[in-house]
Amino acid sequence: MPATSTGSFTLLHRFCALVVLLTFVHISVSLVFYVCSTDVSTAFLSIPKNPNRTVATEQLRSAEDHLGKELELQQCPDTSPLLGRGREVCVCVCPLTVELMCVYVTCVSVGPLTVEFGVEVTLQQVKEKNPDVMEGGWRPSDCVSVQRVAILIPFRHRDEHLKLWLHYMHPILQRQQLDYRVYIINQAGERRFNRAKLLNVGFTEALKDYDYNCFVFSDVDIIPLDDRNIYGCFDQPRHLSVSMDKFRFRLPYKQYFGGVSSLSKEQFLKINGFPNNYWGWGGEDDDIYNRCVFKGMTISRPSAQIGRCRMIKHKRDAKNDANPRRHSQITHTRETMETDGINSLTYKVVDIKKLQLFTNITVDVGQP
Ligand code: UD2
Ligand code: MN
Repeated sequence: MPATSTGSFTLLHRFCALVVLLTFVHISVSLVFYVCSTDVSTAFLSIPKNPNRTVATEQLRSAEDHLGKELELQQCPDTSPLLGRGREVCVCVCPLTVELMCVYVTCVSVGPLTVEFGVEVTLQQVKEKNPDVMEGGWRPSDCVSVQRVAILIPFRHRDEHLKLWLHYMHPILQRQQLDYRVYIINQAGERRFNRAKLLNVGFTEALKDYDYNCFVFSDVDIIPLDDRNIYGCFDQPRHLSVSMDKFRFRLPYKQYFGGVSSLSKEQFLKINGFPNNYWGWGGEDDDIYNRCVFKGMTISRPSAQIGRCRMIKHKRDAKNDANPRRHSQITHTRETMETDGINSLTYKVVDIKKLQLFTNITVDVGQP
């Protein structure tokens, strides 16, 4: 064989050996990643319940703890990837948390949201469409949400509105990747309605369930038209329903704080909660606005575009006539807010029902 062909054979041989070696390294690395990212490793390491534990089992346990920490969930992204406008979003799902192993893609269609109030929905249909909603809420399974939100709805005799609210809101709240639960604060009896006091009750009762750090206060008849309007909390008290069909998609006045708002636990306590003495319709939202401003806070709002929403058309309910004292009351917020609020709240819980789509708290708030 000529010298040159021996030389090229050796070169080819070396090249093949290198390819084999690299393939071997690649397979080994993949295998290590695979084992590290599945429960298989922890299954291998699981320790039988034996009272006479040896040093070896102690070592195994510490290895297992370490692996457990490695597998801990990451914080959810600041902006949920599931939100958007007029597009279909496809997300790569990596069941083994190794990027190389993203085996399937799931697509969801997001805003603009079509919100129609003529549709007939039943609670059963809402339950079937939201199988992951339990005990009135949901939390992401693949990340940890920073927003632990109690959504509080003042309520009495608005079952048709509630069905629509649940139908539209549960899917949106899940797409927003919130750790949330919905509370319906139902005023017992037929005396004059008191929206703000019901919300104070909601705040107090919800905190008995979970360490919420954020509270959203929503009318039962308002639905956002853009899923990027986050039902969470911000560095200032938030007004969410800023651009409503009822007001031709404008703010009716600059200080307007009605409809849907949110306050962190800290912000809520800073203003001593909401007033308890606004009986009947109106004024309580302006009082809450005043409280925020008097405590040196400003109001944060989404843009007019993102803050678009619709309110179900309705007549004024029985026992919710306009509060004749409201104009005079809102001129005294600065004085009254120190003694009228969460620090003076009294009520009697009549009944609590933890249902799949919401928790219902029926409460006796008294009368004027
Ligand atoms: C406006 C405000 C609302 C509040 C109210 C004055 C908007 C969009 N909303 O609502 O936030 O400031 O004025 O109090 O500007 N409710 C019942 N049953 C009743 C009565 C009231 O469930 O019998 C609840 C329900 O959640 C309702 C909310 O209270 O959405 C506000 O009452 P409303 O819808 O009758 O008043 P509205 O639309 O003028
Ligand atoms: Mn309304």
